[in-house]
Amino acid sequence: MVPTQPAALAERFVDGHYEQGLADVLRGLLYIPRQLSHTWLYDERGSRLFEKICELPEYYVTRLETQIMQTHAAAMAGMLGDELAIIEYGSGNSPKIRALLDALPGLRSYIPIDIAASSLARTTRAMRRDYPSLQVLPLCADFTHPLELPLHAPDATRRLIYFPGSTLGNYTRLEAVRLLNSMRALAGTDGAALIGIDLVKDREVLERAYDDARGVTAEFNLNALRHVNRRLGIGFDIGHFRHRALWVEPQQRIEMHLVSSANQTIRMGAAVIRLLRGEFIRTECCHKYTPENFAILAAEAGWKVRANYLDERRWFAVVLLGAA
Ligand code: AVI
Repeated sequence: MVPTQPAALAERFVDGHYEQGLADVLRGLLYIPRQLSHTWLYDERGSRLFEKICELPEYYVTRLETQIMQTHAAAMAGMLGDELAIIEYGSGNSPKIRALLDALPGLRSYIPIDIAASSLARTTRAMRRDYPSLQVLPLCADFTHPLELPLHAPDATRRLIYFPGSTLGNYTRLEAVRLLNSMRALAGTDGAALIGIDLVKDREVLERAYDDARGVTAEFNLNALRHVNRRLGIGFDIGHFRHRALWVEPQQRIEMHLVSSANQTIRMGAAVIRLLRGEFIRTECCHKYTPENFAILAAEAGWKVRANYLDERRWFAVVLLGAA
């Protein structure tokens, strides 16, 4: 299937992802409920909007996790020791990882992993500048696929996988177990992991965190359609969708939806998708855990909980895992 404008076509085919992207969007839209992979939320504009979300009063996630890291970094360092290489999933440069690095002055190496080369390069520059004695070894990769660490990554050192931000919650239970299992393999028998997870709490607090008063999250969600339009030459009419965030109790997750405000037809090459008024496309799932059910999930991937670090209201947790 080929997009219409030649100039845009050339641009799209250069990155080689056009056919794959189109197949991904079409497959998702043929499901009931219709869905769009959460990865479409993150083009450059989406990433900037997400940074804004992290500063919103309603979105407690980033603030609480930073606070937990700052409060408990010394205790974490005491459990871990600094004969350690830290491998961060999603490149860091945030106050969260810095709190840990500051508490581990003898730390050997830091390996930030990110699929976005530009933000990885930014992180690498900033970390090399601020931690001159630390070996910073960036790895540009998709952490949901098998990883090959940089050649000069020290072998003999214990490995700590750091996966903050409650990003694990954006994966299904099966995907989360698979991801934790691949971390377990990468960390090795004496390795450890620190995972940031968002905890189950009142529906109102959760729904507000994903549907803020300023409408930044709504714009972030709608931007997924703009991204698809731009990359794949599809004609989603943004004005015919509205953002919705819903707590789904049985699955213990927030779902972000784009609800169709009209009967509409979307053409994608030969395929024609008819959306009814009120029908929705699910764009993201954000699973919330209890410390108990997260321990079960981690155990299924070969991990054992060594410590839980929580804020006072028990809204967020940073969990230290060791090999089971
Ligand atoms: C990236 N991820 C952990 C965020 C979350 O809370 O699940 C994404 C997000 N979506 C809407 N607001 C934030």
